[in-house]
Amino acid sequence: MSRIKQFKSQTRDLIHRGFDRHIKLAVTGLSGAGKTALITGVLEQLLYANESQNLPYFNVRQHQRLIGCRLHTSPNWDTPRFDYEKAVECLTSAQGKWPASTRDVSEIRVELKYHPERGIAGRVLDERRLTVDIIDYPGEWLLDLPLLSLTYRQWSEKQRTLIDSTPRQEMAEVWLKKLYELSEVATEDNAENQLKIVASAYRAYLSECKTRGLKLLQPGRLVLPGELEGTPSLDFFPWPLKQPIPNAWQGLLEQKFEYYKEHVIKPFYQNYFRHFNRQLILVDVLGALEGGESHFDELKLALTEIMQSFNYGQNSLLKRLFSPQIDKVAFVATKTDSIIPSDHTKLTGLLNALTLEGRQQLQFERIPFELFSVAGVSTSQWKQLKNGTNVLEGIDESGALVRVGAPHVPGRLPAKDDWQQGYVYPHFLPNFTLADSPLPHIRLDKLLNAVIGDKLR
Ligand SMILES: Nc1nc2c(ncn2[C@@H]2O[C@H](COP(=O)(O)OP(=O)(O)O)[C@@H](O)[C@H]2O)c(=O)[nH]1
Ligand SMILES: [Mg+2]
Repeated sequence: MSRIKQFKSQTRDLIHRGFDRHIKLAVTGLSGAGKTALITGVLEQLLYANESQNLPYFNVRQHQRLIGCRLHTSPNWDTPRFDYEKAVECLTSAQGKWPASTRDVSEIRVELKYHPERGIAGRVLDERRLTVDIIDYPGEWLLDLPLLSLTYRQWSEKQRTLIDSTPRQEMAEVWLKKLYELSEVATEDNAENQLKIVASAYRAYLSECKTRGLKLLQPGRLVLPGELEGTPSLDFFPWPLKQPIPNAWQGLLEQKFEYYKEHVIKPFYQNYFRHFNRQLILVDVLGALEGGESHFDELKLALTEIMQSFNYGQNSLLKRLFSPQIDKVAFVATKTDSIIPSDHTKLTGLLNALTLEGRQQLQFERIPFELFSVAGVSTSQWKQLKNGTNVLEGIDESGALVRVGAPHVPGRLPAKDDWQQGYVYPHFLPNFTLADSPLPHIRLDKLLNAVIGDKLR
């Protein structure tokens, strides 16, 4: 290569690199919110973008500036890779199943090549690159943030109030009985072992809570331990009884609580959260409606708690400890394919109401946010019959094609009486083959445009 050519090519590389961008797009939500399905859907849409006719609101594609997308190896070898291929394999298998739910953090890197919009850069260069790291992590982990500002004693007091209320009281009975019995015979020698036994009863209680649809569960890693499963770091519990903690236990419990804060909660914020640029918070609003009033209220509480992690004004603990840099948040109601299109705005309205309290903080910090109703993978066909009736068609558990009438979506937060009738939504199964890629979705193009579109100009 001639000198001058070499120089030109080096300059070009430099300019390229200058314009190359990188974004960490984090996806969270409580277990079952639809993270795995949504990330799979997003990757499908990106990887097949140029073959898709179904991305009208993804500007870079719509304006024919997208050159291509591909999966890329992640430089972060500590974190498991998000198993996109496995998810697609499940969705397109003969017996059509949903991929397994998120239990830990995972990550995947996708690279987009595109032509910039006109402008100075447009004249100098013909292509640029955007690298997007998509990170999937359990929303349950964010429920731990408030623990950072509490002592063991303060945390225990908070838990006591919670446990004193229905329906937790009744579920906590077995654990409390064990706690009481063993605390009566506590000695230094058997403390470690006793704590392990009581902690395991406490975990059983939390998991019972989870099964019954309760969401506000702490510590989060006792519910979804990730890589900490089986380690002694999780052998602790709050002290909810009126009588003092046995001497033999007190020090250990306090130490374990502090250890958890230092070595579990903080590293998550330090190693992951701190680096996120954009955050999607997925919410299964329809599932909560189906669950009934207590589920719905619990979801609202948990969301408000989760959103504390995005309250990082100048003086907040979060800001001081980790200097997070999320500059955009999207709240996303998932599984929108379970209702008819004319009800989608109602769903967004419910999401709005559910997240209102927590969001006030975001407004205060001026972190822009938007609300969406989407389906990561759409499993239904909406039809309007000749007589004007709206129906949804999809595959049921037995594999048969079924047709259901338009499910009822309330136009506002249900009041006491509204809960009497109950809410039911179809649970269709995926029914695709590999030839169906990109798998159908609802509104992922709008979502993508909102969260990465500004980096693709
Ligand atoms: N109809 C429909 N169901 C969905 C969709 N996304 C998730 N689901 C259902 O919700 C369940 C949990 O979803 P998943 O993505 O595993 O949630 P995660 O725990 O947040 O990762 C799935 O097994 C499906 O039954 C969707 O887009 N449409
Ligand atoms: Mg998942």
